[in-house]
Amino acid sequence: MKYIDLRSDTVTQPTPAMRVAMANAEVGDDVYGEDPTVNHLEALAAEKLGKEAALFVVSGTMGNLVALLTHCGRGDEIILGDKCHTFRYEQGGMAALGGIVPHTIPNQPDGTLRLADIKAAVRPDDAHFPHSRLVCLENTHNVCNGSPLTSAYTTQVAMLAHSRGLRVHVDGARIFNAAAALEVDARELVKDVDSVTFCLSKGLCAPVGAVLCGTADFIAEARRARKVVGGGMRQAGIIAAAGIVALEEMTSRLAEDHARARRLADGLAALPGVRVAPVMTNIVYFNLTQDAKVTAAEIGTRLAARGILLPPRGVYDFRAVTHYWIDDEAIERTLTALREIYA
Ligand code: TLP
Repeated sequence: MKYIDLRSDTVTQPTPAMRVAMANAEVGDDVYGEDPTVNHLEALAAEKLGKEAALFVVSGTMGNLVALLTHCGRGDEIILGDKCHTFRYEQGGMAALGGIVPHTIPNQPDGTLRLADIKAAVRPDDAHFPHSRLVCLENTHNVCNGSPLTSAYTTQVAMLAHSRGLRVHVDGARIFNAAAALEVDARELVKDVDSVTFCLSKGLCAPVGAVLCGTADFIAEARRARKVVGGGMRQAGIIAAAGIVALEEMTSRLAEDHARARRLADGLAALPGVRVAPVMTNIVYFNLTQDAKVTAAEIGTRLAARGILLPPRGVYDFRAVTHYWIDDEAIERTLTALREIYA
């Protein structure tokens, strides 16, 4: 059976063009800097994000960790949102491996951090406190309905942080979704920040990998941090080849995923007892109201029986994510199945 997998955009299989590119990739030992395909991917990524240099890493989690380890020393503090992936879903790697202190402030519903909250969180120079070193933003913001952060907002945060001697890192796992939604170049969204990680293996369909971008000096240090966490890969051109296809062919089609996410949301909103959050990119959060006639668990099980993977994420809550392998028919089949379950 061909599954309709709405659990995440991380489930995306590589495209046929990626499989060909991987089979034919020219490779070398990347720890020696000798893998031409990795070097090509890093140059291309730096160019697309408007940064001097880039570093191919295994995952978004590793890209963020390496960035944090490079920006901060032990006992330094990072200001970040309480709903951001780096705080919630990366096992506290910054603290566990880097001795870095997370200082959380509330994420607003649109994924932003209030400038006043950032200002108040910066520590004064006082021996009681850690040094504040970094502000982290997430774009798009996964848990905050996949909302894109604008270039104007990011610039304001960067100006504030830089005026206090802090740097800014963006977890841009889905930065190209943000660029598509805002109809701007991804470069524009990160032009004033010091570093950005973006993922190749989500909506861009590559099987593995993320890229960290920043200044040449920063990336040289980050290369050391990647090595110490075991991320020095050897003939990594095999997977970098798919990343090149991801950057060249997959970024310009993401608006299609956003349109399908909206279509799914419209269909869901028409079901009784379903509340749908605003949809800005490829992520659709919805939940059952307490008077709904079916439980979330039942919906998950009955959808799975029809080949649709959309397990609930709590007693009432769901997250559906559209991507390259979810076409119009998959959206229609999902809505038809839900209508049947409701009937
Ligand atoms: N997100 C995954 C899960 O970990 C929740 C998903 O299914 O959405 N930053 C953001 C904003 C992310 O959403 C993710 C993955 C990561 C970083 C980590 O990327 P990977 O999985 O490559 O380590």
